[in-house]
Amino acid sequence: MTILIRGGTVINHDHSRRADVLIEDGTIVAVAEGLSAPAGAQVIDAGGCDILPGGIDPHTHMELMFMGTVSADDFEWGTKAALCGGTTMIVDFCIPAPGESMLKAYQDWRHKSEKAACDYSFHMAVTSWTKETHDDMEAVAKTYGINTFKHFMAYKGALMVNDDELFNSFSRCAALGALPMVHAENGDVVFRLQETLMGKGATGPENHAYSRPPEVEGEATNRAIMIADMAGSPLYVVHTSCREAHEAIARARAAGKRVYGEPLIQHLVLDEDEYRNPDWDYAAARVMSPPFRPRKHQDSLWAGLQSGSLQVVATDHCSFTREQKRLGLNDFRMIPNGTGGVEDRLLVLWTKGVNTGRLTKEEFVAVTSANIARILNIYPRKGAVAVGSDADLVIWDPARTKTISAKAQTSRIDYNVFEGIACTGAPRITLSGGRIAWQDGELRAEKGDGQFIARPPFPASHVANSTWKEFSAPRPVSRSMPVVP
Ligand code: DUC
Ligand code: ZN
Ligand code: ZN
Ligand code: ZN
Repeated sequence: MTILIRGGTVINHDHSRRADVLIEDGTIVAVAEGLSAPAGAQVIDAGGCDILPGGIDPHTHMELMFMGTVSADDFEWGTKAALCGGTTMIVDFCIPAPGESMLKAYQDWRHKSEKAACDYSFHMAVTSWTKETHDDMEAVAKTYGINTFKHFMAYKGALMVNDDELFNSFSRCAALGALPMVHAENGDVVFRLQETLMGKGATGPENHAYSRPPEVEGEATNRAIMIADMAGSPLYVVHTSCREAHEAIARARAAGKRVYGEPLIQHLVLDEDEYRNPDWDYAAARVMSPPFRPRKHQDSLWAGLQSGSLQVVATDHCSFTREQKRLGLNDFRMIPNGTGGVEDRLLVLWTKGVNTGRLTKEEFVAVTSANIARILNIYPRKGAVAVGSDADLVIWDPARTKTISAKAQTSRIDYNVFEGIACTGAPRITLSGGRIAWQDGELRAEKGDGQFIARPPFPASHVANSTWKEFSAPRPVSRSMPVVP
């Protein structure tokens, strides 16, 4: 199948130019001005539009068994929602249940994801440290095509790992050429604050935020950075939500450490006041970890994206219906943590970022696609409008308007945390694997159209991180010993 996209402006992370794009059998084969259409090609007029590499969401949880229920968007509907919003690839997390092997988790996720309508890849969670974990990580990195390992520093008694486990696992990542990731919140302190609040009869959803203040995230982020440095590994901090965490990352980068930070679109535009809404369902719908923050933190996150101290924007898409959220009606600790966003990320970021002048179009492409592909080792197959890249593209109309509304969404949940945000700038067409997946409100991609994208380990130079190296190769000291009578 051959498609020629004519008359648009190609936006890459490093440059933009007027160019036509020729696609053959799922791959971009030419990017140049004035291309002529081969016989039989479908021609798409992209006049007035930008041509962007498809969005990559590096952080989703489709059909995740979590907090006593299962997240409502499965791989079929979560990826269809993604395509409607211009995202052509997601990266989800394989999370082994307690005592379960990584191999089993991988097989379960491969099975669940057969329904995916767009391309997808996985991270693997390390939820305990045993000899089996140590051994399995090699197969995960080298055979399964998963070069990223996620660690939860929160969810005490469930997924949380301690510093010993972090150090072991980060060291193993360094040896394998893998990138460790952290959910950085101090789970012990969160647990204590939750107990204290509940003890005072504070059961409402706003207490979710009060039990997870920015300090618990700042402390854990800083700790993970220091542990990664001592283990000689780089580090990727998921859902960086506050100034304290951003500052720890910026400080580390200024000291030469390879540390990456991932704000979510939710934290960039929604604030803690959402939890004080008198409607319980409204507030509970917004419960996620880390929680939405007081407004001043948003300025810090935007500044990080602008300056490059934060590199990517994700969603942590983990959707639960109103009914599911009611599991925590009498106890905020039982409200399933998670919000949606995979369908809305690009539109909201364009409106609040590009249209306000905070981000250039090229920076938008960097943080929604190219930087993610580079950090996850799939660039330039993904993340670029370039010859040889997969034809995952968005024909983006910067003048198209859309007001976000749950009524019109593809996601299976019955609300939207961005409800009512009026966006200017939206997809006209999403192409996935060289086919039109979505056009002008009509979803064409089907269940199962997506493919698993393996991500090999990184070259050794990527993990040569450490200021600790000078300590890890001890130099012998010649010393005269005191004579003890
Ligand atoms: N945070 C959420 O809000 N949901 C899923 C997991 C997480 O860390
Ligand atoms: Zn199967
Ligand atoms: Zn998390
Ligand atoms: Zn997550």
